[in-house]
Amino acid sequence: MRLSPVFLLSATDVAHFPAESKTFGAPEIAFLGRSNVGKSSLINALLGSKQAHTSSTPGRTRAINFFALHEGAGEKMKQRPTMIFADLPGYGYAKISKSISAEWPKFIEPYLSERETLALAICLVDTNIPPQPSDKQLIDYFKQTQRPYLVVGTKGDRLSNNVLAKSIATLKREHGVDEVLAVSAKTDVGTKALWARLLAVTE
Ligand SMILES: Nc1nc2c(ncn2[C@@H]2O[C@H](COP(=O)(O)OP(=O)(O)OP(=O)(O)O)[C@@H](O)[C@H]2O)c(=O)[nH]1
Ligand SMILES: [Mg+2]
Repeated sequence: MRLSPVFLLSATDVAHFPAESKTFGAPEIAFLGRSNVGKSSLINALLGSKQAHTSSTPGRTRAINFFALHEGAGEKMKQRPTMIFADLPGYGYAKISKSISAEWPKFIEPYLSERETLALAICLVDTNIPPQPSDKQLIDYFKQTQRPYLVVGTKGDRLSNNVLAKSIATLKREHGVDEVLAVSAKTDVGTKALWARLLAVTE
């Protein structure tokens, strides 16, 4: 699947979120997770190009960056995008606070609760570390709000198949979910399966 991405804007306030007049109400996919989990890298892997800024320094993304994804180019880019990607700032890296809400920018909660076009939240969890309380908090939030979400396990390339399978099983059990889709932005493992899930919500 190749969609042409167009960077829309970088929002640090509810008032800046792209209006429906700009997105034609296209379904939006949000990428959420702790700082450094690999949100921006996964977006780039899915798009096959370097759209989102990545960094080895946690906390690189400080705003919600919106990208419109179009089939085709030229005039077609002025029409309704197939979907929108929203790259969100990470939470929970600093040891200052254990609560997501205390350290997460104030515009994230309104985004998650009010964004009508949000079709699917991708909750990224790192397969290289044990299940994190802050991730559980976010996943619990989605269970409560009944917003559609999918848990994706990142950086699978760093683990052997055996260890990865064990990590996925632990993440599923601890987060109380039926599925954790293993991906790697480095090797592209899992990105095809993820695309299928993204396209399914936009049909
Ligand atoms: N080995 C490996 N490294 C990865 C993978 N995905 C991301 N990384 C590395 O992890 C670091 C963080 O990646 P980002 O994509 O910037 O993480 P982020 O979640 O967007 O981080 P913030 O914007 O700070 O919240 C970078 O050094 C990436 O190269 C992966 O699939 N495999
Ligand atoms: Mg980022």
